[in-house]
Amino acid sequence: MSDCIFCKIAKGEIPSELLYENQHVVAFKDINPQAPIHLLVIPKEHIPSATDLTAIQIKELIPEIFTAIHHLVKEFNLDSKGYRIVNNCGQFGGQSVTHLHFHILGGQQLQLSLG
Ligand code: D5M
Repeated sequence: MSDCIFCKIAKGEIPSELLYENQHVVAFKDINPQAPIHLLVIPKEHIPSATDLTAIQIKELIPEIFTAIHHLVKEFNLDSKGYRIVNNCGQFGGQSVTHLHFHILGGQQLQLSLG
């Protein structure tokens, strides 16, 4: 989608340090970190939210996203003490960027706030 900020990052149209990239997925640091380590993993393809995933994308793309998450967790040494994976979906879920993304948060004790 032409005016989507995450599509622009995925296409390299906005300079951003990509921490992980393959054919389907990229990851980069969140611009407004909520924890010492706050990363975002997104599909290159514009998918507005988790609700919009097709059955094929659930089968083929979500494993790519979790492979990236697994890789980043090890690279940023989050695996020993733990971390949080978050997907905000839609208005009530607090989603502000309408391009599917998964947050990885870690580097400190995170508070329990599930709504
Ligand atoms: O989270 C959307 C997240 O996207 C929010 O934590 C800020 C982040 N964001 C927005 N623009 C950028 C750019 N340009 N680079 C990096 N991070 C960005 P949500 O779950 O939709 O509330």
